Amino acid sequence: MNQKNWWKESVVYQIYPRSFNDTNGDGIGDINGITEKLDYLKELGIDVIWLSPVYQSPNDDNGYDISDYCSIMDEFGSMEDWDNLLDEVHNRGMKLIMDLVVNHTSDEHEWFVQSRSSTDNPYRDYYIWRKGKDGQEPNNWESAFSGSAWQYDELTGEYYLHLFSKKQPDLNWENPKLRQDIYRMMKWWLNKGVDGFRMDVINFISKNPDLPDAPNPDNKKYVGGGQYYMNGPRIHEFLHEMNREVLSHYDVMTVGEMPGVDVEEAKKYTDPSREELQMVFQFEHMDLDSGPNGKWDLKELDLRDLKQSITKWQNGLHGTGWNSLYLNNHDQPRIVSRFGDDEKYRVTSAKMLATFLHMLQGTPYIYQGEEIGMTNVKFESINDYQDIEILNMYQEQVIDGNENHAEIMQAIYAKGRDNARTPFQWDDSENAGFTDAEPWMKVNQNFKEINAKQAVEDENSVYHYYRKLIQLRKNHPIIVYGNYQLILPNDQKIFAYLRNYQSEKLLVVTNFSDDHVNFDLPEDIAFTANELLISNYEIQNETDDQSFTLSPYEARVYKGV
Ligand code: TEU
Ligand code: CA
Repeated sequence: MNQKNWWKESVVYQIYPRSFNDTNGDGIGDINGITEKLDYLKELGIDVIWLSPVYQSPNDDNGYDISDYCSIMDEFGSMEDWDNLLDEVHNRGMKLIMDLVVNHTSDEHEWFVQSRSSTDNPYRDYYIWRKGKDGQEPNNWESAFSGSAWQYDELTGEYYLHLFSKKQPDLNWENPKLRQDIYRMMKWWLNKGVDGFRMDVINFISKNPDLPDAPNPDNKKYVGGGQYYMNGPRIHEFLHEMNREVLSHYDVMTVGEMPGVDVEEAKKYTDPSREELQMVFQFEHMDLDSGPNGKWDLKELDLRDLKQSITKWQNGLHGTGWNSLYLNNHDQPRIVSRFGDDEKYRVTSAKMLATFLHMLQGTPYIYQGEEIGMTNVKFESINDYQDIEILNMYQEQVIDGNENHAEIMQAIYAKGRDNARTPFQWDDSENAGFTDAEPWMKVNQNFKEINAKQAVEDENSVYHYYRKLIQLRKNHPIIVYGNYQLILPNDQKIFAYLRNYQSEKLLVVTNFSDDHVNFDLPEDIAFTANELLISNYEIQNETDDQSFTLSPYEARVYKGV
């Protein structure tokens, strides 16, 4: 692996620790549970582990509300457990990146306890406080977790901003003292040996200083104010400062989670000459099955939209920045249920989706359970759900509002974040081998058929297919460094593209439907296959590599010239 570009040539595995593996019988995943499974990840071919937050937290948003950046959440274990995990990751030649959540803290963080105590406390300006307007909140922004983005605080008679939950007050990045405290904390973790950071909503940290009302044509109680806090006026200045003061002194991998970022902005964030970040997580392809009213407003995916979006990002960042590649994470429903078919064609469609993603240009991210084809879940009762985003939306829409329970449950089944947070399914024993106790969240009851033990033992499993895809990336530089060319842009079932690198070509053909479809290589595309690298069906001695029939959810990758 090319040392300088190790992060371009790596495959990353995201662990949501609460749901990964419980070793002390409290029903909650823990750090020692991760250490216990490192050989499973090494076997899969993983290079880098992205660990979702394990810091001290009251778990209002499952660790994304941090009360102490430099200590480990009691439920997850001790700092010694974490030190041991890092050693064991490094002993296996893997790397570990941590989740940096610095747009906000928990309201139980000492900084906020001080800040809210009085208007002249030295930490007052670490957060965003404003007086109300006409007895209302300072502006009409909506929180991502329903309701106002402002919380009134009796003691000092002012409001504080929280783009997420009431217990996640936004930090004031205009304050240089705050920024220096953040950089000090980052260096503390980097000096412990951490190999980089995934940065939570990092493009939210620079707000429009006027914090203006957002346009509200439908006269709603609160409206999204993203245009005033996404990619804000000083964001590049702050990230460049962070790079200069911290990141540039270490050999690290950085990926910024950026809801609302577009390709033009992403070029700036990931252009190495600007010394900001290496990659971003963008959301365009994750918003294609949402209607105008947001994620809960369900819409059928049109494959042409996905092709257009992926093509824009592949070509937009090629040669300037670098793409991150993902279809799953702890905030998204499981892709085999979302864009595939998790009943009749679960294994086949999971392999097809993985082929589509892993043959693209960029660094692929695998979310825990994706590699064994774990699916979405359907809990009967809303009381089985844990996610604050789901529960606040249900409260607002059904309990306080007039929306229909069954309809809202359908939206939760399709898009709820808890789809990705059911305990990892290790084997077919009780609680899928995740815990010996009552799990913090119910296990998906399909664990008897869908679990890692079965997958490792079955050479035709999704797991072994992922291992082959990851191995291909290591053996064929064209996959990492080649350029990308979409073909058949208007086909509504086939997503096919070419990769070119030096004198080599890859032809990737995937069928996103459960129909048999004919693939005909367009005349203007010069390609002669000389090797079938991977496919999710047994290909009978195919004679014609220019036109063939694809079975439901079939994927093929040919190497040629
Ligand atoms: O997510 C940011 C974010 O925008 C998500 O809330 C996403 O838009 C939404 O969940 C889609 O349903 C990050 C973390 O990944 C998420 O887990 C946290 O809840 C959030 O920030 C606040 O820290
Ligand atoms: Ca535990």
